[in-house]
Parts: sequence; C-alpha cells; structure tokens
Amino acid sequence: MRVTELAQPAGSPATPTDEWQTSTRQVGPEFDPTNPIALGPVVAPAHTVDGFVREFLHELNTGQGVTLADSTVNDQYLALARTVRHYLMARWLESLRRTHQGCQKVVGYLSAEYLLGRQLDNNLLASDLDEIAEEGLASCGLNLSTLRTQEIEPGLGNGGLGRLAACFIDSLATLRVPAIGYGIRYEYGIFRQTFVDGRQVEQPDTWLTLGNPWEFPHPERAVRVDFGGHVEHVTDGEGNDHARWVPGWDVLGVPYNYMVPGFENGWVNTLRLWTAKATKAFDLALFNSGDYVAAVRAQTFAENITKVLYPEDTTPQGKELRLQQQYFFVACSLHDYIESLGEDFDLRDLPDRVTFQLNDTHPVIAIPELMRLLVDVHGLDWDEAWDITRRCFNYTCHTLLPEALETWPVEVLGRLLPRHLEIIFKINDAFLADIRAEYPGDEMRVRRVSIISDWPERSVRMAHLATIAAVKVNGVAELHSELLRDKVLPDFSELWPDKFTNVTNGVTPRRFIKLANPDLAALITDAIGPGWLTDLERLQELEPNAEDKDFRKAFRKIKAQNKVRLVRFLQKRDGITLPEDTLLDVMVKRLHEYKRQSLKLLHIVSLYERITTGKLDPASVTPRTFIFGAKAAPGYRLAKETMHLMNAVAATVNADPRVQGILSVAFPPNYNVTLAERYIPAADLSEQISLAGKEASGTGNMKFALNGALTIGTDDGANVEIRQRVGDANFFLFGMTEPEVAELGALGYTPAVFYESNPDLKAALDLIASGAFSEGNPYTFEPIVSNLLYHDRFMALADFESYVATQQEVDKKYADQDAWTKSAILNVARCGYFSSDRSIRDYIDRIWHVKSL
Ligand code: 26V
Repeated sequence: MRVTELAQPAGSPATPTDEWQTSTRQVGPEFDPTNPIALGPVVAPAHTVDGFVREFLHELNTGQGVTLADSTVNDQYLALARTVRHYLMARWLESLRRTHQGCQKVVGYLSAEYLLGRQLDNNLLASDLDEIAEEGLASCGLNLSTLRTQEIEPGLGNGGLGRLAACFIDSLATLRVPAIGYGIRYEYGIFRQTFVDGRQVEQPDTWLTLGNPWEFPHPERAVRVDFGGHVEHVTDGEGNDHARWVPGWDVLGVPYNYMVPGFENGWVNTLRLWTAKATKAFDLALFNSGDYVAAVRAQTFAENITKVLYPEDTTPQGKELRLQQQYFFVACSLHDYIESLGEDFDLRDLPDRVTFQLNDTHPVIAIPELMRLLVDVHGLDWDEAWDITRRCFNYTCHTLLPEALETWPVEVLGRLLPRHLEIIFKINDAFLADIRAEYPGDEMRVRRVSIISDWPERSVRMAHLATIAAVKVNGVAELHSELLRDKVLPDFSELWPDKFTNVTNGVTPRRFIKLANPDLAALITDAIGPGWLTDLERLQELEPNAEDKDFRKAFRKIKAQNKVRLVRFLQKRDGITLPEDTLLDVMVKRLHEYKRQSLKLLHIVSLYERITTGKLDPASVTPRTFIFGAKAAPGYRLAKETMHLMNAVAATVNADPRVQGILSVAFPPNYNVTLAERYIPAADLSEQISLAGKEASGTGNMKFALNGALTIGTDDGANVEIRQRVGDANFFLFGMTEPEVAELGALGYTPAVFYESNPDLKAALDLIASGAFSEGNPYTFEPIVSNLLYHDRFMALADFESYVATQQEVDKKYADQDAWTKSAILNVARCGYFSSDRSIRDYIDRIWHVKSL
C-alpha cells in the first residue's frame, strides 16, 4: 500500500479499511520469554514515512477511537505523541535492561523541580523522526507545527534550578549514563500568568486536562509513605536500642514514568515523578453513615501533597505542606531504588550502585531517611549505616542568598517526621563531638556549624545537614563555588577542603540551539559539518567564519528572520505591535530584586526622559525594542509592583509619538520555556545585570550567547566565565565587582548619594515618582521609588551610571553591523564549553565516578 492512499485531508471521509493498518510488530532476535529481563517482542515501527503513517493512523484509530476525518487537533496530537513513543519504546526497554544487567552504578538525581518544556519536539529530534513526521503528517493533510502547539508544556519548576535539572537529564541520556530523575508530578505546575491592568494575576496551570501522552502511570507499584505519630524505643537483651516509628497517617506514592531519550543514540533513561494518592479511597464507616463529605476528606488531604508546585523561588515560606512534598518524593524514590536492587542485595554495597545528587536543599531529608531505612528497617548498626549514607549523597547549592538556605523549625519537623528528627539530632551530636575534639573550647564554632540553629527559632539547617553527609558539595559557577566555600560555609571548608568543588552549569544545545534556532543550526552544520550538537566545543571551528563576509551576511539574515518571526508571533498571540528590525534587548528571568529588573527599567525611563525633554537627540539613539519576561512569587509584593511598573512604562512609551520607532517596550505574559525558545534566537542583547555575588550562575546567559546575542552583564555567576571565553571585546561588562559590593556594603550603601550626584538618574526616578506612568498618581509606584532610594539591598543605583555608559557602548557597536556580527559569531564559537554535556562530564569526573555505557 502506498502512503498516498492513506492520506485523507482532515474533514474528508477516510476509508476505514485504509486506516485499520497495524504497525509491523515482530518478535525481536533477542526475545527469550524465559528470561525475566529479556527485551520483549517490541520492535519499533519502520523508520520510514510509510511506517510512521501506519503507526500514526493506528494510534488515531485504536488509541483515540476516531478516524482521521473525525479527529480533533488534540486527537491528532495525542496519536502523534504515542507514535513517537513507540519508536522510543524498544530503546527504553533495552536501556533499562542494560543498566540492570550490568549492575551499573546509577545516578539518582533528586529534584523537586523539572522544568521540561514541550516534549514532542524534543522526542522527535532525539529519535530522528522530525523530517519523517513532517512528511508523514503532510501526507495525511496535517501540519506538524499545528500539532506542536497543542502541547501544554509541563511547567514543573520555577526557574533556573528546574530548567537545569531538565538539561541535565537530557545530557545524562545523551552521554549514555544510567540515571533516574526522581521528582514530583504536580497536578498544577507553575501558575499561568495573566496581566489585569498591568498587574500579575495567577491562574492555575491545568496542564493535564487534555491528557498527557508522555507518561506511564504504574499504580500497581505504589509506595506507602508514613507521616506523623511518635517513636517508641525498646532495648534488646544485649542492651541495644531499637526505634519503632508508629506513624499517625500515610499516603501512597504512585510513580509516573517518562522517557528521557538521548540524542540520536538509542539510549533512553527514565524520569520518575510521584503522585500522592490516599491509602483508602474513603472511610467506609463515615460513608455508610451518610457523611459523604467527611468520608472523602482524608483522600483530599492526602492528594493535596502533590497538588501544586510552590511558586516561591528564593524565599522559602517554611510551609509544612512543602516539607510533606519533600519527604514524600524522597521516601518514594529511595524505597523505589533500593527495591529495584532485589531482596538479596547487600546494602553495604549501596554506594557502589547509586549516587544520589541532591538538587539544592529540597531533597536533603533523604539523608535521615536513608539512615532510618538502614537502621530501623534493615537492622544495620548506626555506624555502619552512617558510613554507607555518607558515601551515597552529593549536594549542589544553587544560591548564595542567606534567606534561601532552607531551615525547618524543629517543632514542625518533629511533628511530621519524629523519627527523622531523632536521627538528625543523633547525627548532629556525633558531629559536634568531633568538632569539640578538633577545636577544644571553641563553642562559637560549634554553634556556627551545628545542624540545629537556636535563633530566631530552633530549627534544622538543611544545608549543614547536606554538607556534613555529602561526599562532595558543589556550587554552580566558579565565582559562586568560591563564595560558597569562603563565605557561606567557611567552617566546613576549613574542616573538609576536599569536599568542596565547582561544576559550572550548562544548557542542552539540542533544545536551545537545534530546536529553538534550526536555521542557525543548519548554518553551523554547513560551516563545520555535523556532530557538533554532541561535541559543542567544536563550535570553535566557527571562529574563522567571523572574518568571512558571506558567513556574516548569512548569520545576520538568520537573526533578522528570527526577529521577524518573533514580532509576528507576539502580534498574533498578544496583539502587541513591535518593529521588526531594531536592536532587540531581552531580559527574561524570574522577578527578583537581586536580578535588578528595576535597573533595566531605570535605563529605559532615563532614555525616555532624556529624549522627550530634548536632552538626547533621538537621531543619536539606536532604535531598540525591550522585551521583558518574568513571573513573580504571588506573595512577593515589591516584585509585583515592579512588574506593574514594567507594564506601565511599556504602555506609556509605546503610546508616545515622540519616541515612536526609537523605543518600544513589551512584557508579554506567561514567560515559560516555550517562549524562551522564541526569544533567545531573536535577541541581539542579553541582559544579565544582577548585583555581583548574588546570581549563583544564570543559565539564560549561556543560551543567549550560544545563539549569538551579546551580553551586557555584571561580573557575576557564569557571566564571569562567559566573558573569559568570549573576550572583553565581545562582552559589555559594567558595575561593581563582588569585592567592591562587599566593601560598599561594609561602608554603608547610601542610595541618595548616587541619586543626588547623577542628574539623569535623578530625573528618571523623579519621573516615576511624579506619576508620569500612573496617570498622574504619585503614590502608585512610591514603594518602588522609596525602596530604590532608601532600602535596596541590591544597590541598583550604585551601578546605574556604569550601566548607562555601557549601554551607550552597545549603541555604538550596533551601529557598526559588521563589528557587531563578528562579535556575535565569536560568542557562538567560544561558548561550546557551556553545553550541559560538559557539566555532566565534570560531575562524572569530580563527583559521581559513574561509567557511560
Ligand atoms: C531555595 C528555595 C528554598 C525552599 C523554597 C523554595 C526555594 C526555591 C529556591 C531556592 C534557591 C534558589 C534556587 C535557584 O533557582 N537557583 C538558581 O539555580 C540556577 C541553576 O543552578 C542558577 O543558574 C541561578 O543563578 C540560581 O538562582
């Protein structure tokens, strides 16, 4: 049968006999039904357009129960996704079999967040099906790009930390490292952001309502997780103490498996996300007595645990439900991994079979949980259990802000996890005894390093617990790792200098170059040949092309096309009208004071003020379009006020004919991974303007540079390493260095000094304060103005002058398109280091010591 016979344009009746074709399924050569871990009779459909179409139609018919003619876009999307799944299935099973069979040491990545982005495109790319799918669907009268947009991205993370986890599991699979990502399947991910009168209004993220074709639920493998209650102690005949936890309540954790395919390498790892279910559907006695509401209350309570992602990304609220989430997923995951080793496994060998990476402090409760399993459940003695535990964990710190280092009140932790609190105390007692032995009489030191802090309330410092138990502790960029060692955890680094290391973050070039910017990817392949997507340092070979006029022209053309595409997309999506060919200046990241969106705003307001008052000749200004993207934690007042001001400035500037064609500002709502994939390839200028010492790494900075945007940035996080690589001539550095920040902080930062001494700054702030962006109301943005003038911990005004001066350098350079393009190409050529493949190799060499298969 020819493919064309199958093709039925949507809307016209399909011939049922044509559609009821089954895919080719044969018994694989390795199939041995008596071998329990043999690869089953699963063979991928033929890797041809014909094979693809058969499978797709089969899925429409048997999976969705519709004919092509009757199918909705959602039916088509689901069938397409399942088709792609089939292609990956044999490889997935084979990868699992090989991991299991070889008794390999596995990486268990423990993360409460995975900000995955859309799955369809990535999985099509990984399985080398993109062209086949496009052609196959076209032969059915369907358009791949339409089906693509049907997918709601799984927003199971807040920002950088969650997106990094997603890049890392992509690289682990691409490097064929046996790994499992463990996390939480939130029913509602990061909220959908809307603006009402310029203010953020949060809507629930209902990502699961139309069905999720990428997940494989396994309710039969549910794990029971206990909470609350009390602990009993008995002493045996030999005088040994035995603890028995008598829990107060429990829930079930149901695993949902996701495929994590490597890039065109036949390897597929697993991401296992847990959902909470009530252990009993309802209380039958209550139900029978007629109180239906009370009968299901327990169920609602249990299932709340994985209901929603906490949208705070820097300031932990210390909410009990959050601790429930953390313990829930960690307990499920440890149980799951240990069970997979089989009943006969000797747990003393555990460190040879797994290394758990703690992605920040969120999963640190795994440490006392493993101790509990080893001692209370498996009967090992304490010292042996501690020795094992200390060899199973590593800890990555993702922040330097002291308020983001998680602590739990002893009272809360003890109520929810009484046995774990006992274990933590015991770990702490032994540790402090060692400290006292090492530093006799130094009680100040003992207090500083203790896991338990006494002020402002008695609480457990999760970062200390992690540092004590971990083999390695790492920061996420060189500067950050240095500050972590010397300023955040100095006593620990003095104690264990070798424990501390750095692994600079990276990003996956599959999603952030190949998928996001296919034209640039094609140009690169033309220039240096294939293979660079998995060997990103090869981008160096592009360097000579910076001097090639034709290459520059092609490069510029791609950037211009990406801009046009973005502008049209935003017009259609949000009704925003933007010029197509100005310098595109993009600042996208979570909204936080330390990231200093307000500094960016001051720059825009200052340009606007100077042009409209005649201080600045509009002809001397490079026309620019400013794009913002940001979500703020719903309870973060000042961040929300800042977004309000961003929208207000956008409205005023865009409506003012005096700056028309010179300044445009847009703040499209609901910034997410999908939007990032549109902005990054189009940007000319990447804004990375945090106060030095505050942004641990940043990863957006890497994505922009790899797509040929130049960075304007402070000497912070991974900016430092980007600048080292691309060179000063290809990077716009401004602002104080971290030591300068520390010095100014020690002297006492007085914002008024900067306000009074810089007339442009004064005029910009005064303009905001005058009500120019709030219909004359001077009170609307007063909290922002007074924060910047009196309280700002992040010293925005101190860096204003240097920022504005450096922005003038940007204008100058952009006027020379040849020079700009050369620098842009050099940014691409010199940033291969920032592939997450390199980060994972560094983790393997410095921390995990696992083998790639
Ligand atoms: C801590 C906590 C504590 C519990 C409550 C919720 C919460 C949320 C976030 C944090 C710490 C901040 C984590 C984070 O997103 N850090 C970012 O990690 C990126 C990947 O390493 C890095 O590029 C960013 O610079 C860093 O801000």
